Amino acid sequence: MTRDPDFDAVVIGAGLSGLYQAYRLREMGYRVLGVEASDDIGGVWHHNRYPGCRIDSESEVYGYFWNDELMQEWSWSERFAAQPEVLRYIHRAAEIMDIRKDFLFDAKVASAAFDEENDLYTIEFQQPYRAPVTARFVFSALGPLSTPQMPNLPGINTFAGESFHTANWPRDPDGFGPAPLDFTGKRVGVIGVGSTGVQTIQEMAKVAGHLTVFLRDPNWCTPLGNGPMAPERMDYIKANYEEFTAKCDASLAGFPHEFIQKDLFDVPQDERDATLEELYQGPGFSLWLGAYQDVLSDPAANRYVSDFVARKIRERVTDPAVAEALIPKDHGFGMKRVPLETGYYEVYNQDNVDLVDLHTTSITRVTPEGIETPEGLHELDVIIYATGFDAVKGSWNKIDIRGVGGISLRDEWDGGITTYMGMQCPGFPNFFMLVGPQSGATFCNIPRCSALAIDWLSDMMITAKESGVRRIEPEREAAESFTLYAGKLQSKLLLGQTNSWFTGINQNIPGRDKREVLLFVGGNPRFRAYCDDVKEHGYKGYVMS
Ligand code: NA7
Repeated sequence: MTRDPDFDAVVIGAGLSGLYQAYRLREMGYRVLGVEASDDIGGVWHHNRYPGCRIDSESEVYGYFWNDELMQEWSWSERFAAQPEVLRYIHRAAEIMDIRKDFLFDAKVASAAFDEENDLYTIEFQQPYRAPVTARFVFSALGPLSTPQMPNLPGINTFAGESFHTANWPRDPDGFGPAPLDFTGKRVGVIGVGSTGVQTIQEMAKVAGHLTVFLRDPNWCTPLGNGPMAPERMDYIKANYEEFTAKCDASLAGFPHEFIQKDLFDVPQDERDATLEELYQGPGFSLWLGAYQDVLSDPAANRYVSDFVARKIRERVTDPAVAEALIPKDHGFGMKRVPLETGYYEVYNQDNVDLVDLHTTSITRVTPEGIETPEGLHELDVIIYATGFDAVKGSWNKIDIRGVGGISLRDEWDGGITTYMGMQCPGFPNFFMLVGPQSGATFCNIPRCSALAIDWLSDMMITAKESGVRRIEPEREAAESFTLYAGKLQSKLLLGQTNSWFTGINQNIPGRDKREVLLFVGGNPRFRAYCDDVKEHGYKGYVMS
């Protein structure tokens, strides 16, 4: 006799994607349980509370765009909102969806195993006091950047001062922001200069008695262009959300920037230089995602823009040796995630800021007093690790996910990731991923693009419900074909030929030294077209029973 599951669906994760997916399922009449490892909603915005944390997306294009009530009610205070405001927004959205009641908190999933006889998953938790639950379908909204990664430094646990990873920042127990820590006058060391490190460094430089930045590979950073959101601008946005949505939907990565439909060298030099200048001064990812169409694919065009940004760095940093250390040598502009900054380069002109170039020296160990290099000890009161994440697949790898015949997702992925539209892997029926490897939402303005995947999956779940489907699984050939497609698109862009978290490289994790296809970089319109085609052809590539 077959067993009925406790729930029709379990959603893992209460970030922006998980909350919306749970809401959609519940509204469709599914008996849904949300489970969240942490004690509250918000995902990355709940955990990343480091000083300076804010979105690099224009505020008005980040968030949920399916709820008119929220869109008309919510007024952003800054053009690029800071973390507490984003988290407050998520709490308000959750209130509108009335979704919190459907979630179990402090429920960290340890394993999810498919029961072939009953077409359901048994989900077990790390907390011994939590009983397992069973569900027909599992939606994993684990977040591509939610498994913080520490560096492997000898003595790291011997440090006598305070140390933090930016993604595990102490929280204000009564508010949406960070705990009220005071860094005034302290000797602070920051390791990491990705978008997180850049934001942190800018803030720390304002208050620290002395700030030491331990720099391995610099990134190409461009100005954020933040400022208060004028009420008239917010009114305009509210009246024109459709226009913003159309623009983002037509763009590569869900942002309000469009590539110029010309090759860089087809434009006279004075015109192209003026355009690059304007884009550099423009908001958000203007230069990264709004320059000439060949900048991210043609090495010569890319070199031209890299040289342009290098000149900016040299202009902004007074010490030529420091400027050189801050100019990337291992990759061209836009081949890795471009951090956005506000006065970042000028920080290095301050008397209280020092740069330790890890290309000319190395960290030998962390001691109780600070960080040691062959040249001596950097005495510190605080160490901030802005060292990133076990990106994209890390959160899935932490869970023991078992599919047909007990196969392990982790083992499958060790041999290379194969997905169908980044949403499902062959051999793992009824297990869906939101914003996972190869999903169109991962190289994208995440809430906006994940909503696309969620709406698409929700439509499929309506079909499944209507026809009494108990089991949904992609055919291996369909998944292999999609993954091949994602790989081809990635290889066309220079970022696909560059080591970074985009391509699965992480020097802090053994074995992560080979590039893989973690993203779908073909862009939002292409991804949507692919998904629509699958749907219009009766969910081709799926076996449903
Ligand atoms: P990132 O972009 O992965 O950056 C991590 C940074 O930490 C990067 O500069 C690394 O240098 C540096 N790092 C890591 N380990 C070390 C060691 N051992 N020594 C020195 N430096 C180290 O993470 P973020 O949190 O900044 O951003 C992740 C994404 O979140 C971002 O792209 C946005 O989409 C939001 P490396 O480059 O490896 O030399």
